[in-house]
Amino acid sequence: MSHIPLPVAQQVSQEALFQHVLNDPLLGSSIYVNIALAGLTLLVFVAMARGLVDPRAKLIAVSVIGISAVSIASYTGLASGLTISVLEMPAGHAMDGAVTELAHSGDTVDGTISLWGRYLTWALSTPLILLALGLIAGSNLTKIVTAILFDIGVMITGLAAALTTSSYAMRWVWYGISVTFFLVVIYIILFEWPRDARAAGTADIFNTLKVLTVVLWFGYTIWWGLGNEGLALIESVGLTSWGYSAFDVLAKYLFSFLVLRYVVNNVETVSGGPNFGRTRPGRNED
Ligand code: RET
Repeated sequence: MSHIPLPVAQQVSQEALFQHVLNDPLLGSSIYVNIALAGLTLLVFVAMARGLVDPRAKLIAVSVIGISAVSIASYTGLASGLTISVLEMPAGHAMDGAVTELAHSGDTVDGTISLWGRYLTWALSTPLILLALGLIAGSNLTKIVTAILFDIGVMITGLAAALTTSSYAMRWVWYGISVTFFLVVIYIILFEWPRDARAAGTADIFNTLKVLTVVLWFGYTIWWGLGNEGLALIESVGLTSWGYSAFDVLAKYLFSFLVLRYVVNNVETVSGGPNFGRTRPGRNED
């Protein structure tokens, strides 16, 4: 048997990635601005929801407040370098052979930067968006759980697409699986929940949230295809990251604000009554 020396992949330390983010104004700002916004919106949303008593209204409020909370953790993971890697793309990828210059030291390393922590934490934040949306639509548990399960599938297979370096084709196979799951979620949002919302008397607000969500979520999907991890029509990591950060402002914070404002002003419409969620007869039924 002959000995074949394996090519050794360079390891970029977490500290180097932390310093790189800190010293690259475009990439850094796309992360730090969102930590600040997530913190600010968290405080504003808690203040807006303070007076709520109804349990179902509170559940909707908790789900949107949770989006900002997850966001702080998500962007902190990126800022700290914990959920960022330098990946060497496989042959066929536009970034194959790319090198990255580290902003703080000027050193160059082989590969392009992946902010893969985003896809991981979307698996936590997007279910909260869907929970709020499904509850506003007055939908049932089956449809809400179906949407959420397939949505988690979208994000985890999206993470797989980003992290696969074995083969260019396999990256797009993962992307294809992710998009297929995504279409299930879109079907529920576009064809199931609008009917439920009409029956629940929330069609107006649901329609606004539906358009906002569907347009932006397709935006994320297309942006991945255009960014440095996809076709690399946009090669800049900072610009790719800013695209997601800008979508986030609308898909998370504007979305949450619209939901909370509606819930606070329409508690009667979204209420499930004081016994909502009980598994045993409550005192009000005696
Ligand atoms: C990926 C790539 C693989 C294919 C698809 C994607 C869709 C992502 C979406 C993200 C939405 C994110 C939101 C985040 C808020 O916190 C993973 C980009 C379909 C729809 C709303």
